Amino acid sequence: MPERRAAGPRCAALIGPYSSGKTTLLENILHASGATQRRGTVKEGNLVGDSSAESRHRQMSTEVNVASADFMGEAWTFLDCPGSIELLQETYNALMVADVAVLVVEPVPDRARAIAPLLKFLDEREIPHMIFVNKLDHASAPVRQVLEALQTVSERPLVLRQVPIVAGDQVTGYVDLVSERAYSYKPGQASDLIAVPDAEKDSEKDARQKLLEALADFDDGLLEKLLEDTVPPTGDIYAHLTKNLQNDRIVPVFMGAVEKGSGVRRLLKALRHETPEVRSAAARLGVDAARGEALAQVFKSQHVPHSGKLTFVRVLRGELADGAAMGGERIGGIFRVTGAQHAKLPKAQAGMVVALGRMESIKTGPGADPIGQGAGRHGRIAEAAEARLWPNVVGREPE
Ligand SMILES: Nc1nc2c(ncn2[C@@H]2O[C@H](COP(=O)(O)OP(=O)(O)OP(=O)(O)O)[C@@H](O)[C@H]2O)c(=O)[nH]1
Ligand SMILES: [Mg+2]
Repeated sequence: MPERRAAGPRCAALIGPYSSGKTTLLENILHASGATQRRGTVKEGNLVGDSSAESRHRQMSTEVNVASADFMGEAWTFLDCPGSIELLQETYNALMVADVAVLVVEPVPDRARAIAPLLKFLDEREIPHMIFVNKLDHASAPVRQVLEALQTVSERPLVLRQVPIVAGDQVTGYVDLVSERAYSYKPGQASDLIAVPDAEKDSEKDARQKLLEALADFDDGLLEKLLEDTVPPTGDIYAHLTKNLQNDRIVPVFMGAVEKGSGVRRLLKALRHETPEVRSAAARLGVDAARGEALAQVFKSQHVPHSGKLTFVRVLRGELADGAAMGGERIGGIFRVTGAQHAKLPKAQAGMVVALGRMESIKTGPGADPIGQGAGRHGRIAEAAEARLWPNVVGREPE
């Protein structure tokens, strides 16, 4: 494949219904990228996300967890969103600033209805998204059935990118449908490359053909090739997949068991190659990323004991500098956030997600009353319920 230049800072939102494994996925992403040395679990209450006393106590996410990490030399921020229906507005706010969403689901076809509102939101706003079918270590239905159920609530075609390798009632690995390479899962480590098992060969060929046909619906050249029975080169297939994800025409489907670290690296690599840069998200927010003064979009605010208020933003264009005037306030600290850790930065470039200190008058939404933020769970939920879709855009004032 041709060499690609390094991408600017990107942002992925992890979304999905309650308890599908999003915060566990975040934990395993941070581990796979080398940002952390150990992998915590929900049971042990030692995840990077869900570090608040309330989250630990309830064993669920009660707010968006923000975590930045580098993967293969590129900067990422992951926004791990709560699955609870009461907190849906927080998810929507995070989605508006993300370059891509990973919709994490359990392999249970009956739950597709619960996912419909999220897919509708993504489809209507043309936010590029992938589906990750999690918990394959406890699969209760074949992935194909899960996909069929999800397709009934998705406007976009769902395109399987992997087929599971099954031994008895266990999923032991997968075949990648583009590279046609098979891998055997190794808990917590990169999977082993193996030969495609004979038993999987027919389903692999069949699923690969479906993938190519889905792509050919958007490209006449590819359609002609398929009609002539010519197999396109792997590099071309990746290019079509990238273009179609970035234009939100197809929804690629990946799978694994994130608690065991299975499928995490494959997902990260797809994100790395296929996620658009910040200018697409900026365009969705009505912002031209190429022209104008520094601009950031607020998606969350939080009161932290001792540090005061933190305003979480995605920088859409330009560069924020500590101490500079923004939205009528002076930035009192710029922080790169990973769970409960805050690292002070002098500046933040376009594409980065950072927390800004002491932006007292900046609200998370035009309808939100900042009074009561941080005043326990009810204050925060009330804020989320009131927040509208278009939170403040913080613009630099003329100095
Ligand atoms: N068997 C199995 N369990 C998993 C897997 N991933 C997560 N879990 C379990 O699923 C439960 C929920 O995990 P979380 O990571 O908190 O899920 P979540 O989607 O972040 O939940 P909310 O944020 O509260 O919606 C926990 O008990 C996890 O241990 C997996 O791959 N396999
Ligand atoms: Mg969670």
